[in-house]
Amino acid sequence: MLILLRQNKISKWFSGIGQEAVSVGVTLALADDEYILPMHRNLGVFTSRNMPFERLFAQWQGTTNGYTKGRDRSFHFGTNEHHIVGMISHLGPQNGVADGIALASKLKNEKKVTLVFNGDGGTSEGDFHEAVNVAAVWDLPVIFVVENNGYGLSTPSSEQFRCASFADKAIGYGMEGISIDGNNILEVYDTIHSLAKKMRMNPKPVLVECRTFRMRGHEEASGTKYVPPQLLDEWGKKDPINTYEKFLINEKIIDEGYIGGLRGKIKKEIEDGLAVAVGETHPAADTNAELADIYASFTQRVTEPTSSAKTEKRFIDAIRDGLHQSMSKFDNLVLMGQDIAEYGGVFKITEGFVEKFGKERVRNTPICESAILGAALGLSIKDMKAMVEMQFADFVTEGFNQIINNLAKTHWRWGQPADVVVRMPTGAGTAAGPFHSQSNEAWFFHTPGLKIVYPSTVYDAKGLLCAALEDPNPYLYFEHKLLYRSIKEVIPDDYYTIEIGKAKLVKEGSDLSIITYGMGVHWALEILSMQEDISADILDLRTLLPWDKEAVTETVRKTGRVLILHEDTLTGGIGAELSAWISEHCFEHLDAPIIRVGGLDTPIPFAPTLERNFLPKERIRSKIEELLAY
Ligand SMILES: Cc1ncc(C[n+]2csc(CCOP(=O)(O)OP(=O)(O)O)c2C)c(N)n1
Repeated sequence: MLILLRQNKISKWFSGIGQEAVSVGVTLALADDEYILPMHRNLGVFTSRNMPFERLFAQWQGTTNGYTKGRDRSFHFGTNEHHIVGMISHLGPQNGVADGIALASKLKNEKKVTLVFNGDGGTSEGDFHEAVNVAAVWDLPVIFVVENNGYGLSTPSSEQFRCASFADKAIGYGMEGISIDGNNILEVYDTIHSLAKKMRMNPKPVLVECRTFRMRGHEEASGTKYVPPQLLDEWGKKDPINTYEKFLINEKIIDEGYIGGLRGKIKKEIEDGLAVAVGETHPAADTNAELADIYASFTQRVTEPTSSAKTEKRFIDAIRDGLHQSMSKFDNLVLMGQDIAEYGGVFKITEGFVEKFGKERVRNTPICESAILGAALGLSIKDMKAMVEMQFADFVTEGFNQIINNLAKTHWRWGQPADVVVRMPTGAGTAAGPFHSQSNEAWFFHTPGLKIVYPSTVYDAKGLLCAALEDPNPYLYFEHKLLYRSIKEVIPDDYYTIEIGKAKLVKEGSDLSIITYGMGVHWALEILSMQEDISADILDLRTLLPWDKEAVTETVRKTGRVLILHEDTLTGGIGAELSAWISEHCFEHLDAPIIRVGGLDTPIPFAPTLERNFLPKERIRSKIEELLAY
C-alpha cells in the first residue's frame, strides 16, 4: 500500500503498520455475521472479512465499483453483506451506532456480539463516554476495543488522558476491562474469542485495551518527526507480523519458503485487484441520481381511517394516539428517551406505554442524546425502527452530530436507510427561557437527507407522526408545547396517515397569502378572525422538508402578495429560503416585495413581557398592513 501511495496509484491512506495484529486478530475471533465498526487504521478488518480487493481499491479511488459510488473516501463506508459499518470522520459516533446494533441483536435474541474500534485519542470524545455508559446500563453485548498506539495525530498520550490503563476506565462504568498486548495476535484472538463466547450467552459490554504502536505518521504525508526514534526502535522490535512469523517458524508450523509463497500470493491478489480498479472510471455525474439517493426510496401510500369512529382529542392525545397505534402496527419499533418509560415522559406522552409494550421497546435512556441517536441508526442497520424523544427540542444540540452527519448522510453514502423519527417538543410562549423554548427547525432544514414535519392541528399531529414512522428515512417531528393542551379537535380513532410534503390551505382569501406553519397558523387565524376586512389565504406548510412548492406557487399566483410567518428567529430562517425561492420562481406574479415576520434575532427571554416582544405575534398585523399598502 505504501508503494502504491508513493506511486500516486491510491489516494490518502491511514496506515495500520505496527497494529495489524489487532485488526486481524479481532476480526478472525468473531463470527462472520457479527458486526464490526472499524476506524481509519483497520484495513485488516476489511481484508479479514475477505472483501474483494478490486472493490476496496475502487472505494479508495472513488471509482464506480466502490462501496459509496465515489461519494465518500477511504474507510468511510459500510456493507451489511460483510457486517462492517465504517466510520464517519468524527471517530467517537461509531460507539453509539455499535450500541444500537447490539441492542437489536439482544432484542432479537440472536446471541451475537458487536465490536467497535477506538483510537486512544478518540476516547477523549464525549461520544465514547456516552456510548460506553449506555452499553453498561443496558447490558449490551459490545466489545469496545481501544487501540492504544501512543499518539492521537501528533499529540502524545500524556496530553490526551491521565489513566494508567484503559482497563481502569471500565471500572468507572461498572463493567469489565482488560488490557492486552495488541502486538501479539494470539493474545488478541484468544481474548476476543473467549470474551465473545461469554457475552453471547450473558450479554454485557467489555472494554479491551490493546497496547500497540503507530509506526507511521497519522497519514503518510504527515511523517513521524515528533516521535522519539528510540520509541520507533523499541516497538519496531515488537512488530506483530515479524514476531508471529518467528513464532510459527520456531514452532515448525511454517518455514521461510511458505512465507515467501504466501507473500507472493497476496501480492498477486493485490495487484490483480488494483488492475481492475485502475481500469475503472470515476462515476459520471448525474444530478438526478445524486439528489435521488439522499433518501431511501419509499412510496407513501396514504392510509384513510377504516371506520367513521371519532373522538375529541387534544394535540398531545393525538401524538400519543399516533405513537401508540404505530407501536402496535410495527413490532420492530423501539422508543427511546429520557424518563419516557414508567414516568411517561416529561409531557406524559408515553404514559402507560411500558405496561402495554414492555420495557424492552419503551426505553428510559441515560442523559446522552448523542449515543441514543447513534443507537437509533444502529437499530436501523438491523432492520428495526426507532423513535427518539428529545425531552425538549433544545437538547438536540447534544446529539446534533449524529443527526447531521450520521442519520442524514448514511443512505446517500452507502445506501443504508436511517429509519428514525426524532420527536422535538419545541417552541416558546411558556416563559421557559432560552434553553427550553427554541425553534430550531432551520438548523436541520439546511441539511440534505433529513425530512421535517411540523403539525399545527390535532388531526395533522397524529397523521403526520404515523406517516413519519412509516417512512424509512430520518425525520424531525416538531410538536409545539403550547399546543399540547390548548387545542382540541374531533379526529378519527383509527390509524391514518397524511401525505408528506403536502401543505394545506387552511383559510381562503384574495388579498394576500400568509405562508406559515406551527404556531404561526394559529396566530394568523386569530388575527384574521378579528380583522374581517382582510381577505387572506393561510397556507400551513405542515412538511418543511421537502416543502410543497406547488401549493406555495398556487397561492402566490392567486394573491400576488406574500407574508411569511414563523416563530423562529428571522435571519437565516425557513422564511428566508421560501422568500428567495418565491422571488426566483414567481417574480412575475408578485405585486409587492415578500415580507417576512419572525422571532427577534436574540435568544428567547424568560420574562413574559420580554418573551412577548421576542415573538412575532404582535408584529403580524402591522406587517400585513405594510404589505397591503405597498
Ligand atoms: C471530532 C474530530 N476531531 C478531530 C478529528 C481529526 N482527527 C482525525 S484522526 C485524529 C487522531 C485520532 O487519534 P486516535 O483516536 O488515537 O487514533 P489513531 O489515529 O492514533 O489511530 C484526529 C485528531 C476528527 N477526525 N474528528
